[in-house]
Amino acid sequence: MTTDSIEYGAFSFIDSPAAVEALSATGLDWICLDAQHGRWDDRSVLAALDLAGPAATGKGERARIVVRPRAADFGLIGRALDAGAAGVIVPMVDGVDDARRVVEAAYFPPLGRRSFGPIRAPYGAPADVAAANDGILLAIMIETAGALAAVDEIAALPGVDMLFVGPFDLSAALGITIDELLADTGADSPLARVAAAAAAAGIRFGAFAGIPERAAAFAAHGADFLSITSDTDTLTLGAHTALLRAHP
Ligand code: 3PY
Ligand code: MG
Repeated sequence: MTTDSIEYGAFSFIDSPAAVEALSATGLDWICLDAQHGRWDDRSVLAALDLAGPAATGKGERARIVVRPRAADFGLIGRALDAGAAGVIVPMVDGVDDARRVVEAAYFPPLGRRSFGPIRAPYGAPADVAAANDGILLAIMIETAGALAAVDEIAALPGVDMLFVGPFDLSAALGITIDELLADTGADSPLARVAAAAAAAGIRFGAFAGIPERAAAFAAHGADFLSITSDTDTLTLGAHTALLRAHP
């Protein structure tokens, strides 16, 4: 459900393909399988994409499934896309050279040098390099001082579709709190610089809001691709709500 042109999503930390399938039919626009901090690995990512990715045809409107690989690594980015992920959200990029290597890993020639291995083509993933290149959502995380310093150059790289702010790492790197990061609305504030870089390059600005309450603050800075919950939060909050409803 796209609301006011914002795409809302969830991070998935537990490696449950069935939980992703359930979440993917709730109206969320996207789900990120987190192989950096969550439990996802190659096998479980493939299993989740079987149930809820391009192979899961005929199931109606579904969230797009993207993957956060463990690192900004050539092989890991290619494997996530080979598995059928709609895109990758790449963590801990520390400058324009890192970002350039990420583009090379995510795209087939001529834009990059991803290796051709269409293992999912029979199940709905694009079979040729041009279609695959067209369909990829490549988000570079802005969560280090190096990435912030180079944010304009990163945004301008052909193939980069989105700057995705990781507020926990970014605020730690800048020596401030997340609340201070969000409250700083100055023209040269970190989030204003990310927003301006994305706008100048004509690409998207996304962020890990994490909780619904932080989404509006990011949206006020111009972000329109926001994680607002997680599989663990929906489980625990759902249980808390049920307990309260049973025994107010
Ligand atoms: C961050 O806030 O640093 C993140 O990577 C969110 O997962
Ligand atoms: Mg981070």
